[in-house]
Amino acid sequence: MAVRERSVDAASLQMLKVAEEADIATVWDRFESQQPQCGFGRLGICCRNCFMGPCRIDPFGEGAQVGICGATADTIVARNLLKNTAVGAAAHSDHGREIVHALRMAAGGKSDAYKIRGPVKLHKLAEEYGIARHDRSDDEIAKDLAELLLAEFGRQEGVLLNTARAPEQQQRNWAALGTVPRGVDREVVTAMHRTHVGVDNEAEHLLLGAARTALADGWGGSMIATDVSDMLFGEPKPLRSRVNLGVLKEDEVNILVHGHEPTLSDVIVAASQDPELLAEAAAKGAKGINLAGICCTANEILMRHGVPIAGNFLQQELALMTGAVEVMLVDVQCVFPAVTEFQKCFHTKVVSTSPKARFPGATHIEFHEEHAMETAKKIIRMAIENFANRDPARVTIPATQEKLVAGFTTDVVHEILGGKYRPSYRPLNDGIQTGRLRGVAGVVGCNNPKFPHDGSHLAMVKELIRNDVLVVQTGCSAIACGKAGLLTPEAAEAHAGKGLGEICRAVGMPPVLHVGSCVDNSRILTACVEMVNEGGIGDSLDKLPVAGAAPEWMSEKAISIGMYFVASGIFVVIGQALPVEGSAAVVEMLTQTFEKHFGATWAFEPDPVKAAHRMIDHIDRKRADLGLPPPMYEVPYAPKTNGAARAANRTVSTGGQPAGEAGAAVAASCRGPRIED
Ligand code: NFS
Ligand code: SF4
Repeated sequence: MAVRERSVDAASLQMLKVAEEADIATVWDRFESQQPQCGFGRLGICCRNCFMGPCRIDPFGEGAQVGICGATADTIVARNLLKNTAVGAAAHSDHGREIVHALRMAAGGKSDAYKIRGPVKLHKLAEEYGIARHDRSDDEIAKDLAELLLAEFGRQEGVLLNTARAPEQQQRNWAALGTVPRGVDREVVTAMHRTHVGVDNEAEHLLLGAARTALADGWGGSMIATDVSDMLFGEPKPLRSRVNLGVLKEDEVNILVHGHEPTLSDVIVAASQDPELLAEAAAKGAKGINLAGICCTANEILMRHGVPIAGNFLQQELALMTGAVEVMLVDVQCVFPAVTEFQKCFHTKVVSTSPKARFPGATHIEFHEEHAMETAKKIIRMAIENFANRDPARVTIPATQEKLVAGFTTDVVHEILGGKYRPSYRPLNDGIQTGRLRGVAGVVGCNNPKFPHDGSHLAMVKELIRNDVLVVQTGCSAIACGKAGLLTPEAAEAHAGKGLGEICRAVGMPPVLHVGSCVDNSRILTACVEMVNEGGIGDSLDKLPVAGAAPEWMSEKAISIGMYFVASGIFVVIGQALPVEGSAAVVEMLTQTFEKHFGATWAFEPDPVKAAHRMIDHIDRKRADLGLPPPMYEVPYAPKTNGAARAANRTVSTGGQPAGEAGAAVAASCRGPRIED
């Protein structure tokens, strides 16, 4: 793949040129070196679940059609998918648990960094869960709440409390199918048990198991993570910030936080403003301490503190290649082990912090909630010390950055639409009922080198808003759209259809709303519940004119997210197919039979514009079912093919400053992370 085909983002293309000139391998080169990728794996028909195997099914029907134990392609495919779902659900939920731990510490006065910053949310949740509030301090209430929520992870009896938030129809569906989630940990453990050799072997039963496990993530682990993060780190409010590699600064100490858990990144934000540390940085000749984020931890501190974002998933190596990063601080999830290789070419130090995750070659400074601030300061000092080691000849910071507005939550949407004194989803529902707004779409998820970086996100989101579909976003998808300027009120003028444009202008909001990190996909669930409760556009989630998508997904977390949306009644289309195509039966269950079970299905569509059209068609069908009028301002679909869509969305050129000098300087001394053929 030519370098210019790898991304549609100007800053990334500029850094890819540096990589090319310095002969440094990136994720794209390693992706190419893996070609052709294993077809058995892609189809989901290899099994390593016991050690009579590994086994694989011949997809052409000539060789073996069962594994050594007798498992068919249907069993193997469904079982693998359940395993993937369990891992994704575990990742979100373990993250959620950490946050509740931090809440418990804050409430018990046992942390030097955490306190309750979202008292409104605290009281709201205490009321919901029936925790006594009269004559009690916030800390006392928070302590009870933390205990109650921790028990949701280990719950042995009954069902997850948050399932009561779902509309009745969804609760009935889950009960009828035996997919009501119980304790979060229990669902993950049970799922793993079921995939052991010789346990659960019926494809449909396995898939319903995946739905149940995913629901424990969406309505459990992730939802708890979001609620408690808002309580502990503060409830997001709309704010302005900036995004892309251009947020790195040539004259300041640059610290990148990469990973997922706000327990770490939030304290780093506070510590980076410490006057003593700022003075130390000044003494080393730096004009300040510049913090920026990568991946979802970036979304967490953007949403609450307006900290700029350096990039999304596929930019983690490119950010290091700027040569201007003193420390990259990582915790868990989506961190390439390859990042430590860049320490060979640049002065950057990679610091791992989680007791759960180590990286060969990284400096490990373990982070514990009790001493959060102390650890944060230690790491920042390390960055300050390292500033002197930066080699200006190897620095290439792309000038590219873009403005964005973030900080939308379920409650914020209440307020911006209904006004502070009468917060309500009425105006949103009215907009949909009249057809000024066609519907709402969640576009979320990762980057994946199988697609030009960011290209599918941009093509899909532009097509949706052009057709008057309001888009809500999380994760790396939100970062992609931020870089393309779609998260600004001005984007409504340039890209939104007439109806959506009118609404955005009236309330001054962007046509694309950034609602947070991937665990914050739970905000999309709760926003949909609010739409149902407000009335007029369907009395259950599966009736709403809404749809979801992850056009460049790559992680097991994305599988869990997609699965809990579908099981909650929301149609989900994803870019590459799930690894299930080795079983026609499993494909049929996910893309057809699930409609009967949950009122929604999965769909696979690699062309982002065609995928957007499937979402719009789905929304229109739901509108018709509800007896709503057709969209007020219908526009013809953009007649684009996949290739054309990619080309049309190449909104940027590789131009900009020449990468040559820095590339040569790096190349002269570095042959580090290179793949030898
Ligand atoms: Ni989500 Fe966030 Fe990005 Fe994908 Fe990874 S950072 S939790 S998994 S790659 S969107
Ligand atoms: Fe093979 Fe069955 Fe073992 Fe899988 S569980 S490796 S199909 S024998």
